[in-house]
Parts: sequence; structure tokens; C-alpha cells
Amino acid sequence: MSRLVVVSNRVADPSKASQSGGLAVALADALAERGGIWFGWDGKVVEKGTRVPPATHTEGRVTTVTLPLTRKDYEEYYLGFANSVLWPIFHYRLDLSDFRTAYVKGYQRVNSKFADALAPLLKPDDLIWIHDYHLLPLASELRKRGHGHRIGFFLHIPFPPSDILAAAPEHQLLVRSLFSCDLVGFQTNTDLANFERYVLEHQGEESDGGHLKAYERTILVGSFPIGIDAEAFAALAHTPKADAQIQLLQRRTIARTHIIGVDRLDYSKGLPERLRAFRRLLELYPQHHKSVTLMQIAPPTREDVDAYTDIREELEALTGAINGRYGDFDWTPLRYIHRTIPRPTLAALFRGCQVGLVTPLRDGMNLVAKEYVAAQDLNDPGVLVLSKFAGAAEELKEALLVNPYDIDEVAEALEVAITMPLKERQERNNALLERIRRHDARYWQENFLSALEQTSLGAAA
Ligand code: ADQ
Repeated sequence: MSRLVVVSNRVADPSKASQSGGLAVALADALAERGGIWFGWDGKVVEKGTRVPPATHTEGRVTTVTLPLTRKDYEEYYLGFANSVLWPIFHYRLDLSDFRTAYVKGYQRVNSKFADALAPLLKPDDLIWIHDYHLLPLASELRKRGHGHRIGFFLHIPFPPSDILAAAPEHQLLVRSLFSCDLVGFQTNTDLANFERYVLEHQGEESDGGHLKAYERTILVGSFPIGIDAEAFAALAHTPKADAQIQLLQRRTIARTHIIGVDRLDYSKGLPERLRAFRRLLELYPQHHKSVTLMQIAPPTREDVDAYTDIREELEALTGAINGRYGDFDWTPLRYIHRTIPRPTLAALFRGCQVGLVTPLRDGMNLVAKEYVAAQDLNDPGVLVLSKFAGAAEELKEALLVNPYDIDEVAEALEVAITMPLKERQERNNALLERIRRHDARYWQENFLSALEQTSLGAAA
């Protein structure tokens, strides 16, 4: 079995992977089995001219190799091209893209630095697995340095329709770089179809049974929906401590039905629209006053990007307005928690809440939707209300699927969820759970790596 080299923007500490959730666990498992390296940024920013060699840390058969970014790299690559250009555009938000020429240079520079630092660590038979939009050019940088390894790339976020991508600076270069890989994986069939369509429109070559030929290379492409470690998450939700936390949640309020939303505070997650839909529920169904609450947990993220400050202010204003209009001395309809919550508490809250409200405007997959289902009590499960624009909607058909932009539709779905009979809740939850268990994080990682191993070395030359 070949050694595995995982490259991602940030590196999770494999010994703490279980605290970071599905992706970190899946990759830590794959690395532990095969032995290998996890390479990426350590999250630190250093001033210009500071030369810090990559830090290595080995535990068992896994070595993490991390390096800091200079302030200029952090601003131009991370905050700039990755999060102010690619993130909005790949989430179909051209209006939020903030392009500056320096960003492209910074992005290329950091990818080239990553390739320089990674190159001496590679052994001839290594499998290389690159993750996400920060590192689209990395495979081509490695090829430029003469590396003939099998290289796989997985995109965690959506791949936008051709016309939207065409508005991104250097879009041809980005897609061309992906053709330096042997396998390119997406979250959903929609993303895969968008990619194929872009390539066919811009290169005009044929695709055939999972292979795409363009830029004088043939690569394997596929959809590999990411999963969670469903058993572990369910176990986390069913401990004596979780029981106690759920009882506390129920004792502290007169409400009987709890709706929960958990997201990084990101404009792609549809948070203002979600709060408006909750307000609409209270407007349309006064019988739920004092009996329903929404708990929205949204920890801060990327606060150095302007678009994230705007959304925070909007949410705070909406929360105040809703609680001011509907709240009473004995009932706070909306609780907004702006911080990270320990995973065991999150699992308990999912189990203790009767509705999981997951309504991103666009999302690569959305692991929260899967975690909510995994945490439910089989005897008395809650209901998942899920945006049809989350990648997870392609698999989770038994959720109540909604258009997150349509406030009335989401309010109606909440009403259906709140009043759904036990039998229907169980039927839906069983079907969802069965699929989430089968297509878990291990299944995702093994499928991707076995597809990568089947690509023939040198075939994509
Ligand atoms: P994210 O955009 O971060 O991931 P998501 O898939 O929902 O979105 O994963 C978030 C993770 O963070 C979940 O495991 C969740 O439990 C956890 N989390 C969220 N809020 C938290 C809080 N307050 N406290 C503690 N934990 C919290 C990107 C893409 C997604 C894709 C994933 C994986 O944007 O579409 O599903 O990568 O590929």
C-alpha cells in the first residue's frame, strides 16, 4: 500500500482529530493506515523576512509538516484570493467577490512555496491527495518540479456553473491546473456536471465514462460525497452527560419544541434568511408563541474579511428585532450564540432539539445536516429541514427540502416539522440514518483513494 501525502490549507492535529469532526477523522484514519504525511499551514502569521523552517511532528506512522504564512501571503493568498475571490464565486456570489491583481500573485506564490517545501519530502511511490480551493494550482506546481506521482484533488465546496466561473480571474489557469491531477473529485453530481460542462465549453473535447480529456491530458473525474463518522457522533449524543444537558435545556425554558441551527458565521449559510423564516413562522402561527424556540449557534470565522463583519451586524440586529417583537418575560424566542461549542455539547443539543434547520444558500456538502440525523433518538427522532442547495440534499431526500431564499416556504416546512407525527418522523429518520451510516467518512476516503490508485501512472501524461 502506497504511503499517503495529504495536503490541505490547514492541518488538524491527528491526535485531536476526534474533536475536529468528520473530515479530520477520515483523513487521520487514512494516514494512520497507510502511514504518511499531512502537510499545510500551521495557522500562524509571521512578519516579512522571518525564515521559519517547516515544523515536523511524528506520531506513530504519521508526520505532520506545517509552515507559517508571512503577513503578505496571509493577506493576498488566504484572505485575498482564496476567501475574497474563490469562496464567493464558487458559492455563486459574484456580488461579494473582491478581486485585486496582487491576490492572484499571492495565491500562485503560496502554492509555489508549498510545492517547494513539499518536494523534498516526497518518496517515489507516494499517493498525493490535495484538498480544496486554496490549492487548485498545487498539482501543476508539483508537475513543474518533475514529480510524476499519482495526484488526487478533492473540492470541498461547490463547483459553480460555467458562466459564473468565467467571471473569476484566471479561471482558465485554475481549471487547467486541475488537469495536472490524475483524479479530481467533487461533492455532488451537480458540481461534477458543472466542471464537465466548463471543460467541454472551453476546450471542446469529449468526456467518456468518468474520464475527461483536455489540455492534452486525460483525467478521471467523479463525485465523492463526504460523510461523517456516524457511529461516533451518535455515541457522543448518547452519554449520561448528554442526557443531563438535554434535561437542562428542557428545564430552563417553557418551550416544548426546540429548533437548532449550527453554522460557521458565513454568508453562504443563509443565516439572515433563516432568522426571517423563523420570524415568519411566529407571524403565521401564533399558536407556537411560547412553545417554540430557535437556537442559532454561529461561531465567528474569517473576521478579517469585510463581508463577514456585515453579516454579523445584520444577524445581531435581526435577533434583537425578533426577540423585541415576540419575546416575553418568560420566553426568549431566539437564542443566538456566537462562539464554538465543544462537540459533545453540540451532539447533545442536536439530540435534544426537535427540528434541525440547515438552510445554506449554497454549500459543498454540509456536515451539520448529517450530524443532526446521526444524533437523533430512534424512538423519538427530530426532523431535518434542509436547503435544496446544500450538497447533502442530493443524498438526503427524506429531509424536508426547502428553497432557503423563500421565507414562506421555510416557515411552512417548520410548521410541518413541528407537527409531524411520530411514525413519519421515524420513517424519514431511519431512511436518512441508513444512508448516512453506509456512506460515512471512511467510505468516502476509501472510495476516493481506491479510485486514485486505479489511475494508471503516466496515463495522464
Ligand atoms: P464548512 O463550511 O465548515 O465545511 P460543514 O460541512 O457544515 O461546513 O462543517 C462544519 C463543521 O464544523 C461540522 O462538523 C460542525 O459540527 C462544526 N461546527 C459548526 N459550528 C460549530 C460550533 N459552533 N461549535 C463547534 N463545532 C461547530 C466545508 C464546506 C462544506 C463541506 C465541508 C466538508 O463548506 O460544504 O461539507 O467542508 O467537506
